[in-house]
Amino acid sequence: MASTVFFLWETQGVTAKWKTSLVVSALVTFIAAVHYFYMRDVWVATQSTPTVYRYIDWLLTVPLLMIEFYLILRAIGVASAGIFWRLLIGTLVMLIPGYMAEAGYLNITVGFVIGMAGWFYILYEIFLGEAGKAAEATASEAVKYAYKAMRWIVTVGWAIYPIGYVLGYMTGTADQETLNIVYNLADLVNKIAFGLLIWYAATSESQALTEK
Ligand SMILES: *C/C=C(C)/C=C/C=C(C)/C=C/C1=C(C)CCCC1(C)C
Repeated sequence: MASTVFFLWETQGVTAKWKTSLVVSALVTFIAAVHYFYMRDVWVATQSTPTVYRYIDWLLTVPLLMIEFYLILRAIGVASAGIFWRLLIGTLVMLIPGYMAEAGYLNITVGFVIGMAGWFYILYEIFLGEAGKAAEATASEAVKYAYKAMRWIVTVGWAIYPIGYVLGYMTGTADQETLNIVYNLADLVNKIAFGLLIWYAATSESQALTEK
């Protein structure tokens, strides 16, 4: 909630084309906060894992996080619609089988394998695909820096979820409580730190403009 207020407040200080990026960051943290309120209530009342709420949150926030890659590339004029669609498809392929497996509608291993394929597809696009190439070609140092840091979050920060899934469902080494704490901490980094990187690019780019 606090980061939502921060991102919205900061829209005042950036140029028009960067406002969308900051508003999307605020939406991500806002949607997460609302779902965390639900999840806390479920946990307090039943001591059981609120998997459904977690996935509803992810299905809304992960596509928005992917849109951020598209938006920062668009703000500097190097994005195509294909980038947007490929990242969106990767997200759905990653999350839907994951949910189906965690909720008991799909075999755990099958859900994992398809989900991993979706994640790798996203990584391919942002490192080696059109998005990665577009970011490499940009003249803006701030956008390059933010883009690179954002894709490391998608690599390292996101790896926490499949690791948690393996420990929780495949090897049985993590109990539900541990799994919840791990997912919570991962969300903190992957949503708020990610948003702060966008804020960094947006404010740096806007400042560069006013100085000119
Ligand atoms: C804000 C929430 C975020 C960034 C959630 C990200 C979730 C993932 C990266 C989930 C990944 C999974 C796989 C790669 C394999 C299948 C199981 C999942 C869904 C946990």
